[in-house]
Amino acid sequence: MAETAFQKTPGWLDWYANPSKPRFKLPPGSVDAHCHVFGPGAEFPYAPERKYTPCDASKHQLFALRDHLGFARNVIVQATCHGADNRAMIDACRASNGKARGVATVKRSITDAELRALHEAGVRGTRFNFVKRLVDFTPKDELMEIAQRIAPLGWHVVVYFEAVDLPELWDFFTSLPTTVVVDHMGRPDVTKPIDGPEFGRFVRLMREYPNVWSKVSCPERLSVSGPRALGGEPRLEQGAYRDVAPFGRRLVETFPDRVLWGTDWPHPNLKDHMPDDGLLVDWIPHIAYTAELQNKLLVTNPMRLYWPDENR
Ligand code: 0GY
Repeated sequence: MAETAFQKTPGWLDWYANPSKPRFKLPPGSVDAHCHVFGPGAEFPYAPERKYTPCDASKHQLFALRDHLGFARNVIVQATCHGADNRAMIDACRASNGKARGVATVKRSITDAELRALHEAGVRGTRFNFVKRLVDFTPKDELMEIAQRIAPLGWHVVVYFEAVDLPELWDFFTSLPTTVVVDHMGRPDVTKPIDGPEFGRFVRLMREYPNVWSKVSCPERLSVSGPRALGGEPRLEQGAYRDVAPFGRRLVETFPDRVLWGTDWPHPNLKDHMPDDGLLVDWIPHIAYTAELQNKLLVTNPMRLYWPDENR
């Protein structure tokens, strides 16, 4: 019998119930290109192999946030707490009236008919996760086989990893036959110099491989200085997430046609604070500081990848 009630992982922080209205006005047609739905667990049970149990975060709550912040569309990324059971994400895509696309987790056992059904529902990518606290190891030959099967559908591969693991993953990433989208700038350690070897390696990956894109997302996850940099209100003029901004800015300036942005709502596995999603939107002009860069980041680039049929 399916579980109907789930206990959140101890210390789990719920998403911010009343986000502020952003001061930054998003360009019309903006896409939140990285967010999740969690369950609800009673309807879409969490996967037995999961490493955490979140609070529920439904499609209705996601769509309400989208409208409140001023986004037009979402890209819903399969979270590890649902394993390769994509039903909650697919249900949200189907309910969105074409305003959401999805990134799925698939196994090598998936059939061609199942892949086509995912495509039909709005999936345009598959996610390979290498973050050890989130998933068990999957052999690279299995992942490569999946990449080769999704390539003809025009899908891309989303990869999530820690910066220290990039040297070991480099050969695999650079031999993938699709566009490769890196989550959260490859998770740099922002206490290290932006021009140092670690972030330099990531910039080199993007420079040498024009099929590699990056999400310039998750300042709240990467920041050491945090949202209340000067001890007052968590507002940007006081330097919220100021330590992450140079890293995002560097990628937006250098690769303006290959960057995406997303809220990461409902922000899994944050231990110290839960961000105000309105504040996260207000962070965008600190990394994309012209209307042209903002339009590419929020509209043109995600539309190219997820709604290529709609010319902009
Ligand atoms: C994120 C980040 C995290 C979790 C997941 O699928 C997931 O469980 O992606 C994380 O814990 O860093 O992008 O949502």
